[in-house]
Formats: sequence, C-alpha cells, structure tokens
Amino acid sequence: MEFQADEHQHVRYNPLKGEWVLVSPHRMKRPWSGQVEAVPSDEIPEFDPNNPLCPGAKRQNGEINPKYESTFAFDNDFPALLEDVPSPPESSDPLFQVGAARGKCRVMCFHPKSNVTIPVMSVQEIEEVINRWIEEAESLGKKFDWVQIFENKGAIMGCSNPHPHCQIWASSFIPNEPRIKDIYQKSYYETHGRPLLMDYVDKELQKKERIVIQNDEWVVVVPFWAVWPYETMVLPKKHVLRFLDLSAIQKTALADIMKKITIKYDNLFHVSFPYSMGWHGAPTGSKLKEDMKHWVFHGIYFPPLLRSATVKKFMVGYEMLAQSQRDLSAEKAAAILRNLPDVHYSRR
Ligand code: H2U
Repeated sequence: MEFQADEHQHVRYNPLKGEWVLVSPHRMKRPWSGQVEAVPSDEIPEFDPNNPLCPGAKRQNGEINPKYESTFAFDNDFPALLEDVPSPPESSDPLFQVGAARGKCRVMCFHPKSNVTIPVMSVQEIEEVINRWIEEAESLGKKFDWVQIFENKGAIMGCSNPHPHCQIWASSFIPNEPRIKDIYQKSYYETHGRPLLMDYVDKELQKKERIVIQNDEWVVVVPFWAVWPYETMVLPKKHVLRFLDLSAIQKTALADIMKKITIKYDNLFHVSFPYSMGWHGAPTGSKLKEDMKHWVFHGIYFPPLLRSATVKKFMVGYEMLAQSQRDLSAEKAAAILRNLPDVHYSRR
C-alpha cells in the first residue's frame, strides 16, 4: 500500500518549537456522542449601557469610557501583571527557581458596536485596529521584552464579553511560546543563514498544498505542523521582524487578509467562529538593541471547532500525557477553507 498523508497515520515535526504532532486522518470516521457546545447567539445588541466595554459605559473601577467612534484601549481593571511589585528573593536551588515578573495589561476594543466582528468590519476599520495594535506594541515595547496581543473570541474560548475586543499583556519576561520559537529560529538561522519562517513561506508558496488565501503581501496557510483542526498562520511574503516594521501597503494588505480568513472561518459552520489568535514578532524592550534577524513577524489563529459549530476538538488524554494529535490532515483542512465562499454567510 502506498502512503497517503490524507489517509495514513504519521508524525510531523514543528521546526518552530521542536515538537511532533501525531496525524491520524482515519479517526475522522469515528462517531461522536460526547459533549456538544451551545451555538453562540447571533442576537447581540449593538449597544448595551451595562456592558463595560461599550462607548460611554461605566467600567467596574468606576471610570466612564469615552464615546469612542473607532478603537479604544485602556488599562485592564483586573490585570494579571502589574508594574510595581516587589521581586522575589533569588533562589539558587535548581528545583525551586523563581524570577521577577512585571508587566502591564491592556484591553482594546475594535469597534464601538458590540454586534460586529472582524469578518464583518470594513478593511478600513480593520486597518484602524492594526494601527492601534502598532501604537500599543510600540509604547509598551519600549519598556517590556514581550508584548502579547491576543484575541479570545467566543464563550467557548473563555471570552467573557461579546463586544469585539482583544487583550494586550506586556511582560518583563519572554513567555514560553515565543521563548521556544526564539531558540529554534535562532538555531535555524545559525545553520542555514536564512530566517526559518521565510524559507518556510517560500516553500509553501511553491508547494501550494496548504495555502488558504494570499494577497501581494501575506499568505495564510494551515501550517504543515498544525495541531488544532483549522489552525492557520498568517505569514509575510517579505521579511519583517515586528508589527512596528510594517509599511502602509503591508498594513492595508494585512487588514484585507484578516477579513478574508475570518470570513472563511465563519462560513465553515455558519457561525461566528470562535478562536484564540495573536501575533508573534521579535522581542522588544531590552532586546530592541539585539540582532533579531532570525525572527519573522506572524499571526496565528487557533480555532477549537472540529466537526461542526457544536463539536470541538478536546486537547486532553493523549495530548496532555503524550503529544498533540489531529484527525484531519493539514492539507485537507486548507482545501476545505480555501473552497469556502469569500462573502460572509450573513451577507449572502
Ligand atoms: P475577556 O472577555 O477576553 O476576558 O476580556 C475582557 C477583559 O476586560 C477582561 O480581561 C477586562 C477584564 O478584566 N475588564 C475591565 O478591565 N474592566 C471592566 O469593567 C470589565 C472587564
């Protein structure tokens, strides 16, 4: 029997993190009688005076939001990271290491209306979000080594508020995910003299097996090593290190591709598609002076849904104890997304 990636189980390597994923496509055939999620409601009011993220609404710390007309960012009233805290005493015990953690947490609203999401916003409105992300990344990045921008969308992802928003956590330390990516990108650069992700983009553009969409500046692929069923990566066609380095053309093109990929996501199961997404680029703060050319700025979408709007992929058992496993091959997931309409289902 000849090996077929869409049929036969195998393991794939993620060179960004040095991890393997088990791909078992035949498992898609198994029946599902497990947990079923609620379908998110489409009936979110445009404005709710009691929603603390709305323009003119009162937040839980008593502050009143301005009547913003575009984006709006503020310090999180319940931050996981504070700037001014005592450092723990140094520990020489290798089994009980501790370190200082300082930071700042921000919340950023994408739009004054609660009932819109990125896929139904205009490209210009998404560009305003990108410009605000860049402003936040720049000001926080002067002080902090890592600025993590992330959007948690949908109750299934633990999002507590339907108003379109993201969070920004800036920290004095480089968190695990980017720390590991830094190690692997650096080592690849030392061996091959090229950034790992630029070589990867070039090869994906040649192979054309996992491309979902592309424009002149960006390409969205289901990465070869994807773990979540419909995970995607947004990669630049030209080498950029950080958000701050994007040209005006790259920003507009990024807004365009963000709208397109999120429309595809919503069209998959005709639901406002839940995900966690965010951006990774070269570290900032004290690292701004260091040579970081091994880094490539990129976006990642991690959506949890697998079979339908109500059946998600669980990362439990084998994933917790052994390694990540997926049923659908990355190539099949890319083809499914690629073949979906480019117009949002609510507008058809
Ligand atoms: P999530 O739904 O993604 O958790 O984001 C909402 C964030 O908004 C959450 O981090 C913050 C919460 O702490 N928030 C405020 O800062 N002030 C408020 O009045 C309500 C919510």
